[in-house]
Amino acid sequence: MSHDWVIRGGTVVTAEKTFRADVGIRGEKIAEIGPSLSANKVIDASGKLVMPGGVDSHCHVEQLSSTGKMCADDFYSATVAAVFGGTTTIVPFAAQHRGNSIVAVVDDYAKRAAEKAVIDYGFHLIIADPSEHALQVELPEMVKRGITSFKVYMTYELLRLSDEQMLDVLAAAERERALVMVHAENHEMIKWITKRLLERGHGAPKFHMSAHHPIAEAEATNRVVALSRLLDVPVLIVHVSGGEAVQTIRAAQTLGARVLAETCPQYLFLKAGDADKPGMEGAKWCCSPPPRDEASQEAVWAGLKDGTFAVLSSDHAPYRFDESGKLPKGDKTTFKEMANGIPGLQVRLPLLFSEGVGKGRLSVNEFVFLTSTNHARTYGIAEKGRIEAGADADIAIWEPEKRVTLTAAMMKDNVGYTPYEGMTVTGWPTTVLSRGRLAVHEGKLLLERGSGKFIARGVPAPVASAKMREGPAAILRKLIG
Ligand code: DUC
Ligand code: ZN
Ligand code: ZN
Repeated sequence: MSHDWVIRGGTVVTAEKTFRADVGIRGEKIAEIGPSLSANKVIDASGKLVMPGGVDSHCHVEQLSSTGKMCADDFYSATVAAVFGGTTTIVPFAAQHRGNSIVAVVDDYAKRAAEKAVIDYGFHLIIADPSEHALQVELPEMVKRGITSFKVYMTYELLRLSDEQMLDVLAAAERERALVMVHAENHEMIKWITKRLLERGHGAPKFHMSAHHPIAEAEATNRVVALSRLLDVPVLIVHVSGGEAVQTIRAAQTLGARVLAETCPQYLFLKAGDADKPGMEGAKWCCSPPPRDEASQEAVWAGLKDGTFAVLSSDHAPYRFDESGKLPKGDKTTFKEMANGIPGLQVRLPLLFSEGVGKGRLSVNEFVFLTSTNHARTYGIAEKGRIEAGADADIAIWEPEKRVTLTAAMMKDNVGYTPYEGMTVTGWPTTVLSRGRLAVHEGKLLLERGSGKFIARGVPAPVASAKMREGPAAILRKLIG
């Protein structure tokens, strides 16, 4: 039977195996995988790798921060940047701020994304105000709409939840069969250090790294593990940066705790010392948690290899090097006042492919698992992240030997700089398909603004695999239901 497209002669890579085959696409779906397929339109993939398009389950797009700063990327520029780097699905956040109705927030994000996104997307919620109404009325409504994960913060004055509120959110998530994502940093420690740094005139960007101390991350990581174990409810700790946090998570997993973890390229390829630059330049390396030291980089690599980490996301948090983001008070801005975050949607996959697969730290199948397949599974996206008959035809065709030097000029986002400026990577996804549509080819975007679709997600795998074990959480349940 003839297909609409055949990707011919490539090496197909999935999370499990690597094999030579053609991939036949009909409409939006992968229809057949096998030898000598025919179609009207053929993409020659000889010498190339045919992988599932990336799924980036942590990025910030057109999001208003708690202090009123708007991200530099809208749903158009962010999704264009993503697809040029081989990512075909994103799951950014719809951010509730205190006093906001969750339904109104989600409606607003949904409208903006539908007008602009070029690839498919879902949403996580950020819950900053877990009122009775939010948890009892609005969350169930959101889960019905396919928003099945919520992020909560343990730091930031206007976002952070108390431990009691975190337990409320965990209990609500269990009831609704949703997954809780946690930003784990100890707020009081960061606040205490920040105050003293600023009193001593240490406001330069590099002091951000000292304020967001690795022990603040380690303490909060321990605490969230305990909260999750108390109720036996799964959590996914996002953007893990420090070696001690990695150890804590691994130890919790060994004990049987339902604690998953995510890390990001900045914790593999950047270091705290990168922010030690003249003037305000170091702001381009400031994100939270910040990049750490070489020992932490090694711990994160080890955690990717041994399964401590479920996913590698970008945490693309785009802020320009001007008054709209990094420099609200120009060169008088202190690290406390600048927006936290760095861009990474376009470079996430090439960086990990080059330095992970290319340097023998990860297999190419582990790469696919960590950047695509396990994001879809973890967040309940049944149709993405796989090269299999019946899955969406979201495919990235890689030239494994292509060398590319990363520069701000080649980035499709609206940030204006990249913290990876000048780094040369080997391997790039030069042809990308999104739901059977040729998306990027020969350096050109072939997708229409607004043609991406909202993905209503199902039950996240860590939640679906729930089973009540005997132990302290089970005993507590018998008492409080
Ligand atoms: N947390 C994120 O997830 N992204 C950017 C900054 C932050 O604190
Ligand atoms: Zn965060
Ligand atoms: Zn983030």
